[in-house]
Amino acid sequence: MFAASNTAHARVVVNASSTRVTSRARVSSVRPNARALDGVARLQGLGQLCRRRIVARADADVEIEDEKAKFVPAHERKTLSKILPEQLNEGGVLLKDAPEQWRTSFTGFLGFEFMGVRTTEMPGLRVLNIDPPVFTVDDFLGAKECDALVESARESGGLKMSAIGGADNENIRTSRTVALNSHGLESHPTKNAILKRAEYLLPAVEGLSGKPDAFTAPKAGESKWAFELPQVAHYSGGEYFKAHEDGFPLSIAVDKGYQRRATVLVYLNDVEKGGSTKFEHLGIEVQPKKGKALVFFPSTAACMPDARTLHTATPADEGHEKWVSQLWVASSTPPVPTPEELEEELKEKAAQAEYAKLPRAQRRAMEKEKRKADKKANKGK
Ligand SMILES: O=C(O)CCC(=O)C(=O)O
Repeated sequence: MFAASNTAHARVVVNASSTRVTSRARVSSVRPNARALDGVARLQGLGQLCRRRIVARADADVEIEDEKAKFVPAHERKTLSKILPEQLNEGGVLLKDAPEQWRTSFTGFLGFEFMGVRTTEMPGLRVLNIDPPVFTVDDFLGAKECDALVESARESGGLKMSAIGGADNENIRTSRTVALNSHGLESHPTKNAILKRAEYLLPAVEGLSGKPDAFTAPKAGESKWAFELPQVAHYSGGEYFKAHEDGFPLSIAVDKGYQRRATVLVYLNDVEKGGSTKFEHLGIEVQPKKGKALVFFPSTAACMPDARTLHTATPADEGHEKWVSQLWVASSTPPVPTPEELEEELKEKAAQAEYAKLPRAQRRAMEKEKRKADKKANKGK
């Protein structure tokens, strides 16, 4: 029923012509409950750790072809891990029915490289792509909740041409949007339902919507989560949102001090023809279904944008309309070092590189000297 192996990553092709290490090895070396990481350096450090573990297990049942195989962080990966076409045709892998090892692998992988997801408590969670992770949740909202939000948004008079990054769109987007902090939609019950369910799905933001700074942009290094204000967008027949990424380019994320970490897009109506959300690089198209949420991760745990999540809102056919609500979950970017700190770090790295080049005996002698000096210094305390 499932892909060739029971592991979430079994189908990653590291390099089409010379597959170096099965992703099974990589994923199995990840602790499922590893906390989300907040810096590229740490992530890469863990990559090294994973590599060592892979090598250490070379005599186990893990296929290793090249022990120099290196962990490539998600934002640098040019590879995908897909489910089988027939699984995709069936609407994705219903995670609750997947073998336990598959579920555990996928859940651990999410938490390690993207963010923790309460996968097992979500009966309608269907995996559409493994890496980068894309999944849907059936009945995320009830039909009545969807209808109520559509009606209120329609009647609010607040739907305006959607903007991109604050600038007027230049034909990249022709939909209309209303933010759910305006036009009487501030405390719409469906807005609250979306927030609560997103909080349940993504434990990192549990309880966030009740906090006074839930919608305040976090600052770099604050180690904080926030929601962007949820929106409702409306597409009339023929309207679209061309290919784009939700993650901010790194320089913008650094300027802002935060990055979009998860997109939770809820379809508020069924669209019979057109209007799919299409992931060009992944070969996935999601057809809007009332109440279904589409979830993906525009950036990694290290706040690095994942270009593989490029997507398009394809035009609904003439005579059809589409309503969606978008929620972005953001986190502060890792602390940005000052120029002095950066210089210090570079100096230290250069010194370490020089030290590593010294003959072993000399390094030992130096270490001995240092221990002596430390001991002497400690005595004086
Ligand atoms: O409407 C859709 O299907 C996608 C919307 C979207 O990509 C966005 O609002 O960023």
